[in-house]
Amino acid sequence: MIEANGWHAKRLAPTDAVLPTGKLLARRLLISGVLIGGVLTGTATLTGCSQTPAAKPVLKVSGAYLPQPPMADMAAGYFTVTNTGKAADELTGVTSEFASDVSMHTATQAGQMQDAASLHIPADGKLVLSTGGNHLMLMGLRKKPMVGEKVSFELHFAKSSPITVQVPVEPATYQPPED
Ligand SMILES: [Cu+2]
Repeated sequence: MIEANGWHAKRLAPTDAVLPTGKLLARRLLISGVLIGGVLTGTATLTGCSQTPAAKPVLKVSGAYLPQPPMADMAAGYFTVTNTGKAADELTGVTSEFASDVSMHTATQAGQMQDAASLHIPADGKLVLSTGGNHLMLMGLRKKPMVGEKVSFELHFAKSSPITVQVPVEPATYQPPED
């Protein structure tokens, strides 16, 4: 804050030289006012920072699984992202070595799938991907995933660093435990 105002004052100085004296004085007073105001604001901001750190999302991924698909062309993926932070985040995409194309889908009331560019993760809340709701759709599979194998997903977020999860392949009839 203080440094930034110092820089402003320096930048304004050449302009002052070409102003008539009256205006120059007014400008000088204005600059002093800005400096004093800036210093006070800066102090307040610093104090505020040390007391309440900036809110940010704190994410954890759990319950990931991939039901063994009937064919090798397509699979679905499910997981829960829990946010214990005080700021929301967005799941902006998922990648996997195992599939050339991973898209995020939501399900409408009518049961139709829609592509989602991102999925919202509320502050102090959860994003749930589950059968009949939000899900991942994996296309261009390297091979048909079999029960007992694991595939890796990399989750990308608007604010948080990417999270890699090892996702077990479960039987097609698998029901995840409630969490
Ligand atoms: Cu889908």
